Amino acid sequence: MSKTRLIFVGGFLGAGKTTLLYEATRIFMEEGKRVGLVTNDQAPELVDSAILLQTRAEVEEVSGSCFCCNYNGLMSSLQKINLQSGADVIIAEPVGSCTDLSATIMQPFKDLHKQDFLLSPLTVLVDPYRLKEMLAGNTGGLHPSASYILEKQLEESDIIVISKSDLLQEDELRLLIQQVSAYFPDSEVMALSSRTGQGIREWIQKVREHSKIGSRLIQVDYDRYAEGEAVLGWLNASVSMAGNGVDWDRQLTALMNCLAEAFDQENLSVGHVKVILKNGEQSLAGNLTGKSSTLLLRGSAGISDHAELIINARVETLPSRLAEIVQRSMQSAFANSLQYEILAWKCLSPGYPSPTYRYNKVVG
Ligand SMILES: Nc1nc2c(ncn2[C@@H]2O[C@H](COP(=O)(O)OP(=O)(O)OP(=O)(O)O)[C@@H](O)[C@H]2O)c(=O)[nH]1
Ligand SMILES: [Mg+2]
Repeated sequence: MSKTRLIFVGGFLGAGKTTLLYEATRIFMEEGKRVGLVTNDQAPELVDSAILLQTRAEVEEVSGSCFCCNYNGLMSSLQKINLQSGADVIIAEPVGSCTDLSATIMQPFKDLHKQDFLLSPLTVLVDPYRLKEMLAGNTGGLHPSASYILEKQLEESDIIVISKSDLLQEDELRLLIQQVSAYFPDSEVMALSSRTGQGIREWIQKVREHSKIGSRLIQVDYDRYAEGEAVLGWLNASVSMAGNGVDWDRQLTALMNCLAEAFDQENLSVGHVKVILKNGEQSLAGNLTGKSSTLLLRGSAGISDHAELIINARVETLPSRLAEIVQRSMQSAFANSLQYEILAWKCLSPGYPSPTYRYNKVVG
């Protein structure tokens, strides 16, 4: 039996990882491949899992800590997918605030699991605007230690992928690729757009053929890394909603506008606020990756009497403050038009990273 190809797609919060997993899964499935996907988060109730389940691929979740701090949880998810569907390809998305994956995931994997899996190069996605800020020596509104995480993610990558290339002019993109290649000379650099599809097949080709796999280790200051994660308030919630003939698209738009306005008004830096509202088979997803101008809504949840909402918010503030803002926004967006019940509510800031393994040598 041939080995399962395993592809890790890292990168900062909101870089476009899940959207790429979704589109790449479609391409692999068109080729007749069986695909498995692994999502990861500090807490359960994941928007990413709900989105990726729509691909009909096998989806497993490692929630409660990042892959590096729960290596065994990652392994059980991979083994479960292989037992259930015998996947040809598994794509795994680590938490967006996670770094040092070469030492904590890639090396142990090469050392311990090469007989079962064909490990692909470590791909790190980066949003072009965040990247421009970093190259200009700015933090783009992020806390300096959160910005440090973003830089470390790029530094350890085998392949840097500038995401959302549709947002840039061709010459702008060419220049950016040149600048990044000069800044991170050991990584292969390319760009793609999951929105237009441009570059996705080229990326798949690269992960199949590129020979550098977890090719280098980097110095990571864990105190700074921990601070970069700890400045983020993290909220995962699921909410059941009911009313009479509710226009769900209108309700979710109202909620996202309230949230975006509140974060802007309080000048809070948004890592990623993502929501999905499901009405049976219909769904509407909302994303905020910075100021209110980044608000995007995709899909439609139609009109009905019941729906389910999942909210995942990562914002630079205290978890208690984030919880207050989300609660107040739900009140003001929903109070006059529907009843809602909170089914799950987890609010935290990530703890000090403590990896299961941390190799100090590159495994050949
Ligand atoms: N214009 C454009 N937007 C994109 C593209 N890919 C993703 N996005 C948008 O970027 C936002 C974040 O995308 P995700 O795929 O959820 O990002 P992520 O890296 O998985 O985020 P986290 O899981 O929170 O770390 C969403 O609003 C997407 O629609 C793209 O190719 N072009
Ligand atoms: Mg994601």
